[in-house]
Amino acid sequence: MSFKNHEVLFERYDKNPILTADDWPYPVHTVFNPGVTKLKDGTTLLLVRAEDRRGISHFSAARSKNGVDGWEIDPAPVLEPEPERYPEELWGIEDPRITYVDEIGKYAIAYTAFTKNGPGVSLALTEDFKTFERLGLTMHPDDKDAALMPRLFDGHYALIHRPVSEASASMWISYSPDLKNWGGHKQLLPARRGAWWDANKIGLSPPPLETDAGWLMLYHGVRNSCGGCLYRLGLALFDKERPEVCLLRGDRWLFAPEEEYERAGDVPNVVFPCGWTVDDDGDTINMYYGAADTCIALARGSVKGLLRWLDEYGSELTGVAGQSAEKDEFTTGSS
Ligand code: BMA
Repeated sequence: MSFKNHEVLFERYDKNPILTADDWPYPVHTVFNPGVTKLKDGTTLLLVRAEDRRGISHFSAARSKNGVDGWEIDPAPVLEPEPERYPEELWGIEDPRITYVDEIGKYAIAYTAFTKNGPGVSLALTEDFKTFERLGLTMHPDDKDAALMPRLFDGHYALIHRPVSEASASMWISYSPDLKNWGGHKQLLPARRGAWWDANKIGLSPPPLETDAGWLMLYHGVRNSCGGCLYRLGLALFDKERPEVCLLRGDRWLFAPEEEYERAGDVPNVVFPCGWTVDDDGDTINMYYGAADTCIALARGSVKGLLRWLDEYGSELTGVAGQSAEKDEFTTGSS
């Protein structure tokens, strides 16, 4: 299917998908939704969610020098659920987002721990993606789609996450002095309502990217219809020093399932990025995403291109965190 009349912000790699379960050195059912980081030597590391035939997910590491091909996959899982020691991991670990935090010289991984009460947010630290220090459950269920911000704000770590309430599934931000005690909870970006593409349920995709204009955030909107769920991606921009202040929010989605590998699979019509990297030119973005909960694909965009798009299609009406839902309903994009 093609959508010819729309600007392409992320160009798909022509040999997508870049990784499937067939590439794995041990039996897995599907591989998708990888967290991503560029290591100090320039290697791209994907921390892949691999689901086995029980339905339980673990993490596997795949490394590539150019971030495109020649992937070397560890012969065994790098992080497996350990429900005996961490009961919150009873039904697996999912959707990792990786943030390198300079202050501690470590990578922080925020991931979904599938507890018997639903999904919760866990944190783990690592220096080498071989050994991991688990910090345990950070946000209790029902909460997911979390990532740590790469910087501290007034000496506090900031975590973006998506708690679910009866009212909505919107994005929140919380702060901590030590990565263990969390507070200062504020709504960051509300799900819109009604017919909007991002009504009712949204969530963070990769960790936000720092740009001169502010924190660039890619998020997903979930449309629930008679045909099932449809996952699409949109953009917002947040203040550099006050990350809870939304400067611009795009009115339309900019990436959606179109190709066969995104439209068909275990869960059709899903594009789900958990990480992106920026090339040495400071502009080219490599977005890695799970397609249809089955395989991993790559698409390329540009920081400048996304910021320009936000200038064109973004609105300031979303204002600061905690704004009323009523105001949001006026965000028609036509003003
Ligand atoms: C979300 C997450 C993702 C998954 C998506 C589509 O709720 O669980 O892991 O890719 O649903 O099934």
